[in-house]
Amino acid sequence: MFLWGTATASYQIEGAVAEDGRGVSIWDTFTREPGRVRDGDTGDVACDHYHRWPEDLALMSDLGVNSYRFSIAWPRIQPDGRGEANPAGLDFYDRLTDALCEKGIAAAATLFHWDLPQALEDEGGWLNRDTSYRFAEYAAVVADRLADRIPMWITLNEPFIHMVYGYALGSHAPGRTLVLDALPAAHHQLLGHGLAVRELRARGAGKVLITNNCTPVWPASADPADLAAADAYDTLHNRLFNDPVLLGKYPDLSAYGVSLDCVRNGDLDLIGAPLDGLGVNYYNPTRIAAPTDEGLPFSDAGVTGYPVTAFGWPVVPDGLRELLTGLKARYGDALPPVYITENGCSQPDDAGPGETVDDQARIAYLDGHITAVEQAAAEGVDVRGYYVWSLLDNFEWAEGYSQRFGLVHVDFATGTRTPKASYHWLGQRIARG
Ligand code: PNW
Repeated sequence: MFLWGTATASYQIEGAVAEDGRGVSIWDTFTREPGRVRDGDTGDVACDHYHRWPEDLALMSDLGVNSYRFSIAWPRIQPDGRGEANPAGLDFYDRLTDALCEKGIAAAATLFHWDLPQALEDEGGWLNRDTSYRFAEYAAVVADRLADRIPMWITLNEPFIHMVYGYALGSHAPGRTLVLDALPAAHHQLLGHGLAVRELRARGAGKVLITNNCTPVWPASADPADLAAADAYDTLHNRLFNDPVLLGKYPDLSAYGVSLDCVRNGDLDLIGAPLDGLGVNYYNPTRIAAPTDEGLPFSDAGVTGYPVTAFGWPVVPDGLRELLTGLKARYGDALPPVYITENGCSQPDDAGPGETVDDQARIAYLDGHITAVEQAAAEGVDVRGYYVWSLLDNFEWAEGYSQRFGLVHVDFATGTRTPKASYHWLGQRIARG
């Protein structure tokens, strides 16, 4: 059965950051630092999903999805990132899981969508190898409680974005600016993934995946310097995370003057353990040119000539077909079934109070990308699911509440949810199959 779903993440929707024993996450800390997030927004209340989740499940049920991708907040489960579980934290996801089961919506739970317990960041976060072991311990605690009812597990969400924005460039929590010295944060996340897979398997968890955000890389020209730069970008964005997981080895990084000397014997055996699927998040392609300054082996040339979303991201549905057929060409039989675990776009609100948001640009975006998935499937890629980012307008990280990705409008002053035109459109699209 093809999985049709919506996706969310804990810090982006839950709010209730100080309730029921939840510990502090790096996003609580980051959002309190002046100048980090647009308009000083925080996830303190967000969509108040922690209290309003029954309403959100009803929205999904009415929409007709058969799966829901959400993430579990590590600081709710282990407030300090280690040791004894916080029962109230586990209870919340237990209730959510039971309610999904009752509605016939298959849970797809992401264990880490960037809200690391602050106590672990204080010890170096993902730069510290110990965090990988802490992550596995946390995965075991969650699986002990929920593995019997959650059919799909996603260890990490987009380790590339977490490394780059969190540790290399500093626009996301924890706000570090290490540039290429951030690479250990990639390896330690992947090691955490591998160790967590072992714990999930030991507890009979159903399907186990990792979600990488992948982008087709377009060289800005046929100039050899641009071609080499595009190859470097493809290596550092896509292959750095897909190769170790699917092939059990890292791509050669020596040409870029960096090394992964934190890798130890046996790590890649864990990281390369077989998976039941690859989660792919796709938003847009990337166009790359030769470097313009020292430090990075490429520069972003910008994709031009396409419509853009409110975020300014180019809308290129065929990029998703290209990405999927490219993954198949590169990994062949080593590519497990693919699940599109996120795809969607931001669009500003133009509706007055009580009006439906008529988000025709989002409908066109989703329609184009679903068609691209069908085309990739017709070209031989085993794609088994498609999750729209996102069910609700939510806390869009450094952009705060200014970028709205929801199928459902949220009035952040009152918490009121109102389905947009795209919600009704998607319901019909799913019913059509
Ligand atoms: C994803 N980029 O992040 C995340 O998984 C979501 O939490 C997020 O809300 C969504 O996409 C929309 O941004 C990304 O700049 C952040 O290429 C940035 C990029 C891609 C994905």
